Amino acid sequence: MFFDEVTEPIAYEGPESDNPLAFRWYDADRVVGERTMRDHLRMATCYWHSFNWPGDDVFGAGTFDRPWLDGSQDPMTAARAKMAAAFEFFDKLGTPFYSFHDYDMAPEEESFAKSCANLDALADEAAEYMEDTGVKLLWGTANLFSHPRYAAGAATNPDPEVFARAAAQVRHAMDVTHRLGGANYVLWGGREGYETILNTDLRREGEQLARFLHMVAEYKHDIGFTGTLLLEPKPQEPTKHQYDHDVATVYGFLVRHGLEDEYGVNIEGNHATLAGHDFVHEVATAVETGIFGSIDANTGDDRLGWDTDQFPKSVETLSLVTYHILKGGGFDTGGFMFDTKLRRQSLDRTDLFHGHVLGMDTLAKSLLVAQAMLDDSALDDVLAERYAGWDDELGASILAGDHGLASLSDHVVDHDLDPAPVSGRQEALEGLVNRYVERVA
Ligand code: XUL
Ligand code: CO
Repeated sequence: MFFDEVTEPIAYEGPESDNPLAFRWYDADRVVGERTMRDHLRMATCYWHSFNWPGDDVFGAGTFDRPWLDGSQDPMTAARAKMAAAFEFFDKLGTPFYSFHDYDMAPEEESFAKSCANLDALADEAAEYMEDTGVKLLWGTANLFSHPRYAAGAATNPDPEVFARAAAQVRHAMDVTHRLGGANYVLWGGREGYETILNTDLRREGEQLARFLHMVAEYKHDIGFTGTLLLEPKPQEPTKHQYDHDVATVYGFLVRHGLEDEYGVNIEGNHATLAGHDFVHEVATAVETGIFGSIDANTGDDRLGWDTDQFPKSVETLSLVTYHILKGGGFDTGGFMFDTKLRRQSLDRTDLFHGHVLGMDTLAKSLLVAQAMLDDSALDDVLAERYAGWDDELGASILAGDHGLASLSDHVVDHDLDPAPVSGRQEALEGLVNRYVERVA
């Protein structure tokens, strides 16, 4: 046992509870609309920040109490201890899913074949833990950004041998994800971008990335993997210009290369704000373009311009995000995955519970707010009224293609058109959303 301070699974105690290790809003079996909270939110814990990261940063060493990371152990023994800790945590916390990168779970060796053997052995053990605990895999992925070979990119590397190495690694990570019944497979192109245009051929790198993504989609069908392939946008960090900048950029790339039916997006809150967008903008754009897939639930800091990956804590922000997800029909294979890090001073193992309880309660309360807004169709009514003209004769005939500039010009002159501006009522709508947040129960 690694989490001795938490002797029982975290339980729902209701909003009045002052127990920091209880849920005040996440009541897994509560039915909201047509699904239980568990099935709506499909929450997942990540392996990397929670179990691999020792709490180091660019200025200092690890601060966390994580005995399974003790470097004096044999790497496979350490990996097994880490897995035991991870599944003990998932089970006590009650997130129904988890996610991992290949080399979070298994130590990477110099030889690729040995790295694969390590991962195969550990994945077999993960399958047993999954069977015993009922925890499922939301998504798997390959780490194509940590090893120095990927410094200049994986698929977008100037060296085709690096492309080949990345392809081999993704193939194996997909095999393992498939074997473990993963609901999705994610590609985050952390090094698929560039530092300086002086050494970069944008056209070639774009073509390489497209070829890579076609190969991944073909392989998915070859092995009969039925999960969803997801790209995770991020504008920068670690590269200066990352190609998958935001949802709209990814959508344009997919359409340009005939890949839009094969891929969706995994939208991360902190990546959205790094791209200069509201989180909800990215979700709404993905729903609108039909590529919404999954969420990396986290938040940045208002004043820091990097990926701080903090636990989500704003019900206001997440209510709008969840509202747009519900409006789009809710999650299909995706879910809310906590791609979240504790602050470096949150040293104790129990802090991992505090972070996740904060995030899970924030999402649960947001779900209730979102469902209430949806049930009352308060925001939808505003939209219907605002755009009503487009359903009337003039709007409908413009959209039907019945007009050109000349005929519209005649229409303006004939009717002496002088349309009056109408209030957008932003503050009234912000107050409306606040009332839903205040009244949720
Ligand atoms: C990095 C990031 C990754 C991806 C998976 O910013 O979000 O953890 O989610 O590679
Ligand atoms: Co992420």
